[in-house]
Amino acid sequence: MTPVHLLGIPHDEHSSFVRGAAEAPPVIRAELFSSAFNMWTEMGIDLGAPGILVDEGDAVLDGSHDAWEEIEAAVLRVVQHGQPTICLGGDHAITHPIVRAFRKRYERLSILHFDAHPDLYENFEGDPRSHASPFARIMEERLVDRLVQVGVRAATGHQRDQWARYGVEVIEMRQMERALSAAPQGSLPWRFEAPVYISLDLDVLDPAHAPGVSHREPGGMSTRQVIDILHAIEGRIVGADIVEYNPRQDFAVVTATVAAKLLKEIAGTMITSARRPV
Ligand SMILES: [Mn+2]
Repeated sequence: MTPVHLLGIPHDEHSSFVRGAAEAPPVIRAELFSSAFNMWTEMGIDLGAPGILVDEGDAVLDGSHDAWEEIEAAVLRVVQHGQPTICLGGDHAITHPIVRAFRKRYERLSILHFDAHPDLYENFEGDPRSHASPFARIMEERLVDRLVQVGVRAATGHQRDQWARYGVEVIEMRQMERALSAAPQGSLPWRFEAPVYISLDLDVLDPAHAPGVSHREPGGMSTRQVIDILHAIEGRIVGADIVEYNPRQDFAVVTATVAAKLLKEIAGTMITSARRPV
């Protein structure tokens, strides 16, 4: 089986509202490796088998270089060998340097992006590196050939303009049930030709499922809905991030447990999809 690598990116300096996401990686790891749970995924993969889940620790962000260069270099070191990698944020700003690194390894890339927000602000409060802007940077640098956003329910007029400007495919939360039931077999938007990168902002979940995020947006997805979409992805999944978990906003690490569960299911689908040709 292909191993899956795990890399923490403890960075939240471009969060606009509350800090704390940088403290997430060890809290999620504690739930992931807790003896309260086994390491099997729902699809029957044992992530606890020797050598299957490779923990690379956290990226060293010591300020000796520009943080974006440090993140890109740390990710590239792990992904250059072509094995799937999951990055643990941190806030959503880190997705930009992470995807830059993946793009150096993979000629083509598509992103499936779960989020309550489009994160497409040209800049936010004067910060082009804001955690509300990573996908504007990714699209203007043409790092991916497709961006599919799922679960959005807090789009502004500006961000709707950005959808049109960059040709983003969007399944808004309010349309989701209808979009899924009306889609003819085989035409679901989670069929990808190019290698797939999953960007999972935990605030795509309803706050009832995941209160421990920096920006709670009611009316969101259930944990089950996210897992079902992960299992339905057709394509080879080469990378992922799980971002915006904020331990300071959480209650009894309930959201860290959700993050660890979704991490396992992403890792499982990566291993299954690695058997398919690109
Ligand atoms: Mn968000």
